[in-house]
Amino acid sequence: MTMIDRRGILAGSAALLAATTVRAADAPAGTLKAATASKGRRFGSAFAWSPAGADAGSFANPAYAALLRRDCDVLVPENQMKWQAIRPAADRFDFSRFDPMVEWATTNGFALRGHTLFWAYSRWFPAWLNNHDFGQRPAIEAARILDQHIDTVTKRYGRKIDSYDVVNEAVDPDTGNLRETSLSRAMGGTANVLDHAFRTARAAAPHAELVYNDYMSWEDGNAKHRAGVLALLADFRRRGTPVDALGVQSHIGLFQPTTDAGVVAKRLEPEWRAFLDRVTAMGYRLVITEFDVRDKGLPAAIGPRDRGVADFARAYLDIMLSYPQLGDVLAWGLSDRYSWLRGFEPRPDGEVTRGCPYDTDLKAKPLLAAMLAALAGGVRQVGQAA
Ligand code: 9MR
Repeated sequence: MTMIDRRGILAGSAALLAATTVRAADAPAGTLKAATASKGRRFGSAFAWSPAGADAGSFANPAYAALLRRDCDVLVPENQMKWQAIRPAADRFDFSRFDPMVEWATTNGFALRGHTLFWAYSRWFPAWLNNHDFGQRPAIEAARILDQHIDTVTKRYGRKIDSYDVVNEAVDPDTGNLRETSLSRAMGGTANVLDHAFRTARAAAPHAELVYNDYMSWEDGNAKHRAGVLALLADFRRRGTPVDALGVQSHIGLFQPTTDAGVVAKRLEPEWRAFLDRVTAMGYRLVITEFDVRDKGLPAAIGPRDRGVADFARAYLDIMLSYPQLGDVLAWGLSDRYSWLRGFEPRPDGEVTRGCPYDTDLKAKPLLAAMLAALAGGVRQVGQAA
């Protein structure tokens, strides 16, 4: 079934949902999912698990759930499908948080992306995997652990998850080389691990789009990271590794003081297009998997800050959406209230970061209007077989 066919089927349930959905106060006309659908794409967001009614970016928080319903076709778990969450030990899985997320998403008519089957970075491995004793035949034991993980997750959710970040962040941004991990040491190199992950995923979930996801971005300082990702993508093609798309995380940002985001964007555009041209020339589709905007370089005052975030995002999304190979567009959360940026990328002046389309009161911001305009104005996605 093509993405467009699936959307047709989803549209019926989405229309039903819309009737019961509370419209976000003072939001500009139109929803992100409607703007995105007008060009044959799906819009989505990360979401979380929490106890019922908790103040969290969770399906179990009615105010946040209303935003998800309003704007999203597709959801992705921010943390609850990671090894750290679902694989507490080599011989044990724990789906107690992710299961209810999948249940809620599917009963409410959302599609799901899976993030991530393998985060290729020891920093985010569960401790047991960093310290695992791979025994006498390490390559076999490592492959067994990886296969068991991918098989267990993909078979448990079947067609409920139609796109996976099979591998996340395998390239070291400082060198462009592949990161080493306990699994790569056991299996004779990172390339073996990554190929193995994609081949296992294709066999276990032949219906799903398989994505290599990374944060090489368009700002200054990312040249080595982009080159490393291009080399990896070329190697995948050379070896026949089944990878369908590059997940462009899109945690874009203005880091140096500026009052004119448009000028910065214009300067960054040519190299970024050159990168995307090379990716798509290799036959990869593109997915925006984790969009948000880091606003450190912008003034604290909310007016100019929100304007800068919106302008920078508009320029970036216009470029991305000019590629017919671009499929899903997902934000890494819809509200500044629950964004990872608050904790991971705090502003030096202590002001709350404003990188999401809705603010800490879940009110629409200029970024939402910029996203709506860019999404509705993009070129139509080319059909894809999935
Ligand atoms: O937003 C996520 C944060 O809550 C987690 O603590 C962190 C570590 O698991 O991961 C964050 O999400 C990352 C994603 O999984 C991969 N790309 C970068 C995201 C932001 O750091």
